Amino acid sequence: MKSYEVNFDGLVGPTHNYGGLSYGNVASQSNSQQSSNPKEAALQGLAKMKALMDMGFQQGVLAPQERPDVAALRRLGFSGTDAQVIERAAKEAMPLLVASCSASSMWVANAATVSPSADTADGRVHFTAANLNCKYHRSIEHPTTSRVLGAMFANQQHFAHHAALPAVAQFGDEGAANHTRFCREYGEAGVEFFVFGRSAFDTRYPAPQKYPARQTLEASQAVARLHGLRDEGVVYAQQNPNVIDQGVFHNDVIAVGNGEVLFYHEDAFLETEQMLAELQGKLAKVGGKFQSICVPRSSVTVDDAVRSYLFNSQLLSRPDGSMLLIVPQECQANERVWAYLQSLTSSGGLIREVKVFDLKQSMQNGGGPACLRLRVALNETELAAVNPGVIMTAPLYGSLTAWVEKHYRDRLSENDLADPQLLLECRTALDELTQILKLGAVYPFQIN
Ligand code: SUG
Repeated sequence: MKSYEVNFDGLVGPTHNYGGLSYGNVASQSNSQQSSNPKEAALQGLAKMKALMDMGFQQGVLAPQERPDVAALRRLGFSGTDAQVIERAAKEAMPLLVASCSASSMWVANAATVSPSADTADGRVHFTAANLNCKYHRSIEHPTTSRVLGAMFANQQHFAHHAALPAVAQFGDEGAANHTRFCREYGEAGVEFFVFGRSAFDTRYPAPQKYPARQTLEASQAVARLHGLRDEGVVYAQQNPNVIDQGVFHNDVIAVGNGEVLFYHEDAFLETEQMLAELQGKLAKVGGKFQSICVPRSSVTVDDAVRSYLFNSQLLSRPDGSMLLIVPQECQANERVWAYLQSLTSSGGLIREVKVFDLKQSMQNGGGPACLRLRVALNETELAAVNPGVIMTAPLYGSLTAWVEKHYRDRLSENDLADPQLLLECRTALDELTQILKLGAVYPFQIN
């Protein structure tokens, strides 16, 4: 049976703004308070989806969330009508209003961890929504994420959904941003690679000194258990705490894998040799031939990687067996990174082509091409069981573009977030979106 990697990209929501909310994420910190352009952000994301679809890749779309999150503000003690809740939050606690307006659900690599059916004990595709416990504005995403994923992958015979892990720092889970899967073919058993930043309970593991390590070993282990993964099909590795302190807040900022290939920076991990040997050995047991491409710090520094998002790229398999790298335009702007990419694609190796995308609106909040997509490996039967409303087609691209043009503002600054009209605009837009994507009622305002 045929199998595919389907990329479900997060559609940027109408409140996309620069709130400076993510300590440890250099771009989010340095662009704080700039005014944003939600319309441009959403169109840039849609253009990437369309381009991948046109290249012949399977592409899907994941809906944004209801923001401002009035229910979250009510839980923090703001009361009255929805407009009064927003007005009071703006007056008394602006940072809380900003957090409740974040469109951060666009970075769907953090929505969930996904294990394909070939790896799991019950032969279903398993999803665990990420609790995103490290940042308040992201910790409020998972209930709606679970409802949206449930509406997209609704068939219980093929898809199993797990609620987010307990919402405490010990089980901090950032989803697929710290998870990669190696395999020979997408439909065959593979090796799932979980990268953590620290251990919550075992003091032998070092931790970063400056910035938070968002993912714990214990969270990764819990996800592997929930998904019914075999020990032989799992490898855990620790991220180098020094790179977290340089702004590598997720592993997908310093490494990317696909098929049998891991593309990574020399400084990405601790105990790298041991980790590579384990990956090689475990992949060999399921018939795969592991390959690693290490980018030396003498060619690209960690700072270059953080600024350019070289590793936050999408590594895609083409029908002839070669691979294509989808990178943000910031890679072209960095001389060393661009020179490295030129030498990589002309070296006769597996990665033959680089395609550049303008994702500046998302990049300015620390979200590159890989952050914007959730990978789901599916066989033909499973793909047929996905809600067809969320699979990208030329007509759907047309409808979504028109929907963005109709509903989105082209400028948003902090003051605009206090405008109760923005909430109405967002709800009207999202109500229409659930019809376009055939999701049913998934948002709090549609349910309560
Ligand atoms: O969690 N930025 C996101 C970026 C997530 C990128 N995802 C991956 N690497 N997979 C974060 O730090 C910034 C929001 C703001 O500051 O307005 C933000 O949430």
